[in-house]
Amino acid sequence: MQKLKLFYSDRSPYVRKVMVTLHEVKMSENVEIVSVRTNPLGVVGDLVDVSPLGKIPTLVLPDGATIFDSRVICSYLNSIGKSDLYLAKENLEWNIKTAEANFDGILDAALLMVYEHRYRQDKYQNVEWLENLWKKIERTLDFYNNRSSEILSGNLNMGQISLGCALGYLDYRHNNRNWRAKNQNLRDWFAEFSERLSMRNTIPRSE
Ligand SMILES: N[C@@H](CCC(=O)N[C@@H](CS)C(=O)NCC(=O)O)C(=O)O
Repeated sequence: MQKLKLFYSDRSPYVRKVMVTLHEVKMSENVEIVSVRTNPLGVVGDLVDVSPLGKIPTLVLPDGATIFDSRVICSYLNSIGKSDLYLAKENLEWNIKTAEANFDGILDAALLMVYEHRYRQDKYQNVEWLENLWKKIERTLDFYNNRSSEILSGNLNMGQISLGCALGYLDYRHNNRNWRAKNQNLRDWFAEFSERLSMRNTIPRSE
């Protein structure tokens, strides 16, 4: 089988979702990794040639077709890997997709906070906006922490993968906010989920 090509960085939590999914659907061997350093102020030539937004993850199929973004790629891998990561057989597909969108929303807010710190001088930073981004994250964590969720307790699914990558990213980039303090159920869930080989193999290494 010809390999898929994945535009990749170990620092990207969206890429991590794809790497974890590849591992879980047993397709890691089918992918050629192309390491890139994207940033919102510049473009990576080879990447924008195939994916106009210039973001990662981007997956290129052997026939040259491009698949973007992480949610679409994971759904594609689930389909060709003949997996059931959306628990369609258990009629949980729309709950799982909504959970994945919520956890990706945590990532979107967390990444914007990183960009605000990284690309704007201190004196221009909008503290109110930063705090509101963090409140979105807190509300979403609180929502899932305080409801008994069939998504978190059931079979491996895309909601779990997305949550694992979101919590991993909070540890990586926003450790000072201590998300565990008010979310003990998620803390315990994450401690167990982090033991999966797919998670252990994808911990961000670079700064
Ligand atoms: N919705 C996208 C978000 C992807 C994304 O924002 N990736 C970041 C890296 S973590 C990126 O490539 N940023 C470069 C840019 O914004 O130009 C997904 O789920 O894959």
